[in-house]
Amino acid sequence: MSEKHLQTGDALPAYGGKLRVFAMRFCPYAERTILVLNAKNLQYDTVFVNLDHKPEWVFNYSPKGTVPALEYEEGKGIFDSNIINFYLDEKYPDVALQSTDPLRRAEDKIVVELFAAAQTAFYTAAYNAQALQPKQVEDFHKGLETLQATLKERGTKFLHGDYPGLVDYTLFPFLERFEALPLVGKPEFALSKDKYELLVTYIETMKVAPAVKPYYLTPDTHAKFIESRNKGDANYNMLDTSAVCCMRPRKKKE
Ligand SMILES: N[C@@H](CCC(=O)N[C@@H](CS)C(=O)NCC(=O)O)C(=O)O
Repeated sequence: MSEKHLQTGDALPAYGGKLRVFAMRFCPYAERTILVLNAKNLQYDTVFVNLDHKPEWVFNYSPKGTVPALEYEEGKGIFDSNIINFYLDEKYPDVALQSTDPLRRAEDKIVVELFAAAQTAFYTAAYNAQALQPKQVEDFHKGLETLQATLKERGTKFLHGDYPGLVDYTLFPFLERFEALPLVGKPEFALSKDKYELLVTYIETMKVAPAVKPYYLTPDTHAKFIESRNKGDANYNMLDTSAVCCMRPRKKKE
């Protein structure tokens, strides 16, 4: 998979006959969809998009120009991570990622809803630090405490059960990025092992889940991206190895 982000003026790669995701490598919403596709063992192509200089064609799949979008048939798309992921779970039920119990499904949605304030606090802390209020640090920790309490109450390895489900793949991309906050000068967002023992164990277990591991990025990498974006020049292509050229080492003069 090329990690190069296409931009205004770049051509849309030819359709390969598979599902195709439009994503940005550091976007947590796009990661949600990638994890669900991986969990379902679906074949798909990925097109990474530069969100500061969007290619014209991205709007054909995502009218608001946001990622993720999913091309489910040639030239036809749906957008928004939740919409896409519920669609995928219904369309490809072989690996079911939601409970069969309607009440548990509702409870999973509540878990996601109660986590939203922590997500908002993360975005402010990472990208708009001058607007950060103590209330948001409180909200962040309240969100994590609630999540940890839910894990304890359910008593299962993952929120979904013995294996991760939609609820886990929806929250994890944010938990992955939360660990970068202390590295960008926000120590008040650290997840102390004492306070969050169960939650930290859960995060570590999610990192190595088969659907997550190949796409997971370290806190250090996320911190580098956050810093580049805050400098006004988001380094979308920092993981793009295709840009490394293959110069032959010069022969030493004898
Ligand atoms: N609610 C949307 C949010 C997606 C979103 O905001 N994605 C960001 C990147 S992380 C984006 O596309 N930003 C570009 C823009 O808003 O123009 C979802 O769940 O897919």
